[in-house]
Amino acid sequence: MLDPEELFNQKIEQEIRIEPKDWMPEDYRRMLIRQMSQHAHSEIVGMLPEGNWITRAPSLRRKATLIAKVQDEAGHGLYLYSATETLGITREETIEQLHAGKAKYSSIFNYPTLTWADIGAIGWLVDGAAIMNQVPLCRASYGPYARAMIRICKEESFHQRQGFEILLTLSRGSEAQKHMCQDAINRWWWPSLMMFGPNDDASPNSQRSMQWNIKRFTNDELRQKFVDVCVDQVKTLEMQLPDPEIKWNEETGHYDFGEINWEEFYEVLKGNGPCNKERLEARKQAHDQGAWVREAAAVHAAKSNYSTNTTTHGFQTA
Ligand code: FAQ
Repeated sequence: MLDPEELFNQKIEQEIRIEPKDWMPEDYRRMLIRQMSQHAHSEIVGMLPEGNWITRAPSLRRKATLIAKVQDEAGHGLYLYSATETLGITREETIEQLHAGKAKYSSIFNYPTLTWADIGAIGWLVDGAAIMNQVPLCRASYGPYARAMIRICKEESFHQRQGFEILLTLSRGSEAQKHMCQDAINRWWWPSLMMFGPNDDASPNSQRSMQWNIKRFTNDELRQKFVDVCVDQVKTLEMQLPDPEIKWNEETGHYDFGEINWEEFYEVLKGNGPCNKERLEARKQAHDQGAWVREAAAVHAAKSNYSTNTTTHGFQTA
């Protein structure tokens, strides 16, 4: 009989999913908890920059779509917190790590949304980068994560299109609207490239993660695919990407692009981005203000369980 570690390795090799009750190495469990909880936090914190524009959306249709998008992000966070709980950590613990400033969430959500065009740029670029990164995660070796990603990717793909459509409308509008569109692309381009994480030679987790079939592509591979796609899409908008070094490279079959400002990236990770403090405060405040809802839900659940149990046993007393 195989020992549990051999069985685990065999499953990874044969692309058989690892499920919550299966034996797994502690480092694998920790790697997943780290990535999945960060991912969950990103979805929830990611509601804030866009939520900022719900009251100011330029039409009823735009408002309804934006509300639906922000709600989708909340749903993604909930699937991911639930999937993380299957690894033996409670949702309360992961959320506590976020509120204590110990857990990371995507750097991108520490930038402000200054104009309506930013909502388009987030959809096009941020959701676009998220999809590029997340579609391969539908094949991640851990079952609950991979399955959660399938629905998330479908929704993100709709978000990406609605963002692009916002920018397309602005790009065909007045001079002021065209300017707004270009300005938003200029501000969101580089932070979107940073979403893929540090260059491969500075990415401490990639190698292990790829050996375990959690990540399927490296940070640089995904970033390159994203650049290639965006260079084409920006032509439809008749806008520019803010990088004079973007150039087709016949040899590699990809677009070369300029150097990312990694100093800025690490500053944002340290908590020094334009909106880090504001985002964390908003999350903590929302959590505190929601305490009564959690309490009420817990009491309701306890009552429902009690009444189900007592009915089953035939002596309902409540
Ligand atoms: N921001 O060794 P690596 C979304 C950290 S969801 C902050 O390369 P890894 C939906 C990294 O955690 C967006 N931290 O790490 C939406 C690690 O720190 P640690 C989120 C970052 O894990 C759209 C350290 O740097 N998506 O947008 C970032 O192998 C619109 C070294 O890095 C996911 O989370 C960053 N950008 O690769 C919502 C997808 N990059 O933990 C609302 C799942 C790296 O060792 C509106 N995650 N770090 O202290 C992943 O695919 C991976 O975790 C990466 C990073 C690729 C993000």
